[in-house]
Amino acid sequence: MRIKVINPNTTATMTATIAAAARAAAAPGTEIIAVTSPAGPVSIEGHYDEAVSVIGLLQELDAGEKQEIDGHIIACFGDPGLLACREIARGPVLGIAEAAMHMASFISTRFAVVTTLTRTRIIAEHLVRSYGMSERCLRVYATDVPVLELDKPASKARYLVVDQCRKAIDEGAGAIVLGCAGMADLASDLSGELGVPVIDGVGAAVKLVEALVGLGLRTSKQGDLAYPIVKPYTGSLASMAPRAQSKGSTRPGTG
Ligand code: 2AL
Repeated sequence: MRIKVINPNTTATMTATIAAAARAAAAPGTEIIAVTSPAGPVSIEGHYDEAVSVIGLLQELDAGEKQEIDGHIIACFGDPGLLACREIARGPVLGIAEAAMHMASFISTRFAVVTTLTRTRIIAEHLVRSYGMSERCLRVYATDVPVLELDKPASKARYLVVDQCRKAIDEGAGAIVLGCAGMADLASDLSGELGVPVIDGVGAAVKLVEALVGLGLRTSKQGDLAYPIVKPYTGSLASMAPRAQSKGSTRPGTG
């Protein structure tokens, strides 16, 4: 099985962290293809960053459809462009936030999300609601750590993440969801240190994509996840226009 993990920010060192976490979770026989977005923000920390990041993400997704990829993972905790990606994908596409929240809900009655900035916390709260997780998520905690600080071994990021995890556990969280792909390398260490399950969305998404592909389950092409309506796009985004599907083709496409 081939799983493509797309880091929708353009920081390659963060992709290396994500790739290591994905490979550590993958079953023997699963190949992880980890890529960095070709263009866009160096880190995704708000709605505007997210919106712009989706262009590079969709280009990588479309390329993946030509590379015989079985499933895709969006390795950013905002799950940017998730439904747009599903529209052009044949196999499953999972965001790391939804994967981590669902995984946490199987092993705890109330989990907490520990994320980066306060503004990102608000975005994660939107996701909790849109994934129907309000009953299961105790709270989203912000560390006020900028995403790229997670990439610097000498920064205080780990200390600040642990601090918020402990606060969440004191307030009743039974499990912790790490709210940034840049935290992927912390999960197994922190599980031991904190004494509760700590879930990294990258590993969670790898295992869930493996399960879906193993069961032969693909993205539904009925209703709003059908391939995009073919029409011209104009200006600098003309090449992103949805392509006509050849008869009998299962492959979607843009450009
Ligand atoms: C993220 C993430 O996972 N990658 C990124 O650039 N921004 N999310 C976050 N909550 O800070």
